[in-house]
Amino acid sequence: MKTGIPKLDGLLNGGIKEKSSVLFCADPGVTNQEFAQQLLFTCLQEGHKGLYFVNNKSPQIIKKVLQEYGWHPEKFEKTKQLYFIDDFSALSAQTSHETFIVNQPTDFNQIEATLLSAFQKLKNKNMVFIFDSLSSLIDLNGTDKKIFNYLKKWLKAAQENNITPLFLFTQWPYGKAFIKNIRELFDCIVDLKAIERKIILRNYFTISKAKWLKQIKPVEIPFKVTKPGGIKVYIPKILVTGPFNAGKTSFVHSASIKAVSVDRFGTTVALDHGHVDYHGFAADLFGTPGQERFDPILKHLGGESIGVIIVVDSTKPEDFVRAKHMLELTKTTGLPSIIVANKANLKGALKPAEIRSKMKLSKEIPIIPLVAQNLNLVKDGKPCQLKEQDIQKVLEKLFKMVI
Ligand SMILES: Nc1nc2c(ncn2[C@@H]2O[C@H](COP(=O)(O)OP(=O)(O)OP(=O)(O)O)[C@@H](O)[C@H]2O)c(=O)[nH]1
Ligand SMILES: [Mg+2]
Repeated sequence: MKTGIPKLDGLLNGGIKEKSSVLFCADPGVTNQEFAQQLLFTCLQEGHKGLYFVNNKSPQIIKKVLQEYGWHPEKFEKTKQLYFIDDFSALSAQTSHETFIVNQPTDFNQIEATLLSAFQKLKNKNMVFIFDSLSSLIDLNGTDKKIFNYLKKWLKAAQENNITPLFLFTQWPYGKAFIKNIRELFDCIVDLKAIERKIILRNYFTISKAKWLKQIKPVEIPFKVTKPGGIKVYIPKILVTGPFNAGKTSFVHSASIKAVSVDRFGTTVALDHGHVDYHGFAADLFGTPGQERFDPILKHLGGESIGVIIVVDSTKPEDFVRAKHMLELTKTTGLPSIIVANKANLKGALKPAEIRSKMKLSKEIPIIPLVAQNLNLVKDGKPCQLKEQDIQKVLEKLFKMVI
């Protein structure tokens, strides 16, 4: 079952195997809710059913949050695909309008009875069940061993009813053995962690277990939660540099959903910034000026980049040396890089092989020719729209190299 996060699906060999139990296991301070929610809505869109258990806020709040992400719970409630189990409202004596309500939210037997009756009533091929959250259940009831017996029963019941259960769990300091025992109950674990330097710098996910895979790639994928949109693999900084007038500003604007440039008289005098949202990836592009008089700021623009796009004008081999020099000035030599050979359809444009030999580039650095979307719309001194398919090729390649 697709998670709706293409990179995660790739690592899981297509998605979550039906009926497998999944633990989204977050470090304190890192979100896990959106991972399960994105999977749920991806499945709903494919026509499956979903059941959402919540014990730490009212279903109304969850629905509001889901709407902010651009997922529309009301639509799927109308088509009788999505149901909630309210294990919260009774705690504060609120009335609930959900189909399934637990009257004594802290009572395991009541939770179990409601779960099993919902499973029975809704059982359906490939139904997704979200348990939000296991840590709240533990916080309310303590780390008593009895929880394991209940969890085992619930997971088994899900499997018997063709349901894929996703449990949300935040690893508070419950004790090493307790956490280990929780983790052992599940077929698949996606860990959501943070790189911390006093404050959280970056979040990433990694797969620690997936019973249906022979081998698990030990990779850590940075992510960001965007509204609307949900989980995106996140690349915080890609530098777009290259000689004067090569087409950097054109590239940043053509690749981004939102972009701004500080330009004067048709040339960049400070920087371009663009936000890319493509195929489950979010990235921020920073474009440099090309004119030599701005070289003093290049090293500031290059700092903390994790990938580089070098834009060259294919008709101007005399500028290729300058392109390489700019890598040194931005202190980005050695980072994953791609050469964009722009203006490839103009007279005198060199082919990628010629550019490679003139620039003396190693084979690992891809060179991708690019052209304007529509030559008739190209105006002197104005950035232009570049061809979408070519831009996508560049982004796909670079994202792969960076991740
Ligand atoms: N014909 C053609 N013109 C292009 C293409 N790409 C960019 N241009 C033109 O080249 C000029 C420079 O484009 P920009 O995107 O501003 O280049 P830049 O690298 O940001 O320039 P600086 O910031 O001044 O260094 C503009 O007039 C664009 O319209 C292309 O593929 N074909
Ligand atoms: Mg520019």
